[in-house]
Amino acid sequence: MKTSRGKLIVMFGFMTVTLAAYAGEQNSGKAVEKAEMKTSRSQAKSANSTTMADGEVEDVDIEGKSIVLKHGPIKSKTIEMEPMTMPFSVTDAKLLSGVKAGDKVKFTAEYINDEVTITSLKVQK
Ligand SMILES: [Cu+2]
Repeated sequence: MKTSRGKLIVMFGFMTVTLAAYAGEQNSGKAVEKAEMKTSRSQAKSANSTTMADGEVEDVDIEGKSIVLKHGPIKSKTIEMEPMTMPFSVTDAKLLSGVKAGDKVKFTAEYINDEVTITSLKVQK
């Protein structure tokens, strides 16, 4: 009785160790997966910062910090949009200084405070 109980404990102990090792393997696998996700996300982020959408200025309201653009496809961290004409907010009115209707622009936009907001804008010469 005493012996078989001891065996059981040993067996159970062994199983626990095996399970722990297995769980450890699973976790390290997940950690690798997470690390890879992080890498691809940061790559996507750096791609976003250089990929600008095309637009043509329809209207500018510097005081209202808004601009109406006929824009091409937008793909950023928070926005994915088909081409259309629509108003945008801007993070800073300075982005609109010297910008006028008819200008061709390149811009980046993100969804900020429930508004599609232009975060950078360059007039194309
Ligand atoms: Cu749009």
